[in-house]
Amino acid sequence: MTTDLTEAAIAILRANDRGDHTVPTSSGLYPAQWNWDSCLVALGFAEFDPDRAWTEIETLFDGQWPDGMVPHILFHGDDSSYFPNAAIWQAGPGQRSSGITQPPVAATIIRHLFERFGVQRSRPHIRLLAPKLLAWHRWFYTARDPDGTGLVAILHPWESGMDNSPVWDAALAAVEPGPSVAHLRRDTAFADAAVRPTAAEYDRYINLVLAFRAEGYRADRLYGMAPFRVADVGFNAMLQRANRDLRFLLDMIDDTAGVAEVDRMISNTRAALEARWDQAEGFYLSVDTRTGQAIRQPGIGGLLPLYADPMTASRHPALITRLERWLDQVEIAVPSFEPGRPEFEPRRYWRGPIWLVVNWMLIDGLKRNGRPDLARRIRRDSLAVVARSGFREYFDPTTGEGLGGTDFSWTAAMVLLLAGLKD
Ligand code: 9WN
Repeated sequence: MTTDLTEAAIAILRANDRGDHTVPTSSGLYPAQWNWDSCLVALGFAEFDPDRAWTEIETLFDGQWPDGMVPHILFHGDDSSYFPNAAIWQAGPGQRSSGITQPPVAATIIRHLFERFGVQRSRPHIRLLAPKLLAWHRWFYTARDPDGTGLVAILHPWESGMDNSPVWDAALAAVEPGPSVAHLRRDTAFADAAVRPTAAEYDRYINLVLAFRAEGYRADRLYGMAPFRVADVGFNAMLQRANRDLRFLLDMIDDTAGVAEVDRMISNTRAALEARWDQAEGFYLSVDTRTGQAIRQPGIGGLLPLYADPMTASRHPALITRLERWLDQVEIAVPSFEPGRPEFEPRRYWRGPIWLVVNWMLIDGLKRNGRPDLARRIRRDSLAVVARSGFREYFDPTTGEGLGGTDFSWTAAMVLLLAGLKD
């Protein structure tokens, strides 16, 4: 079974390969290069085509902006089946792109490639990429944390990668919807509207884009004017993990100044993330930095400190208990939002469905945190749900039904990675 599954996964990555980058799906739903998709897809290429894995990441960093930001989308070819496409964004100094970013997983993925391929084959790539990674991380701490709190802010739900998570509901409701864009949406031509974000959410997503476009996407302006601004635990946990991996890469190429700079990022973010632990809730809480209000919605990002730090479970056993409670309430691990809550919707995008890329982060984090048993359950469920329902974009954790896009690149990449892992 696993052989058939891995062969099918390779065929999907080959089919979605556009030469120097991969599209998330060939269906037309996402006809461009997405930032964290590309990085996670490189983990799949690493299993059968090392050079292609490096190319994926290097193409992404060719689109880096002069200020250090790496955009969430790079538009390379015909993007007419996507809204908002390059003509709406009107962004990117050279390469056409979006004007916002996405979770910074690149350093973690590059370290993984190094561990897979060894020093000889990796060093030239790391020499090229490490300064670019450092510029991106530095951009986060200046543009998105100008007050030096240790937590960086996202200014658009799309930056989180978990677009319509209930974690954003209150902060997004405070954004003016602007004119309705329901008639311009293209996503619902490729996926059932019932499993996608709502019209009210889309109006706000686009209104935010237009507001940022009016400011020329200038980082020094956006932080102050953004009507949506959240210091998210999940996003900062991914950044913190990437900080640790970036430190390792800089050390490998003897960049001592870079190591010292990243050490400061690590220690500030360690303290700031720890301060988001809420003892009464038994969970890490994100914060709306426009209002100062803690966000009490338990989304899967609140579990990602396990991926950032191997001491999380010993400091907070309650977090593991919480995850176990989530798993007791579903058939298949891991729902992207706490089951049983009124906002939990098992079929709607980031309001409940399983996403294999987050499962991989939890598998990795649980192993490091001394819970290989839970990691094993998630790994087995992940492979089983794809064997049963195909390489879909996401899955209903209560039934295993496959949802959203078909023949999805990062689902294929995760199958290759997870099939090769030891329990
Ligand atoms: C907006 C490509 C991307 C993923 C995101 C996922 C979805 C885009 C959309 O698809 O977002 O960026 O149009 O819905 O939420 O995580 O990177 O697969």
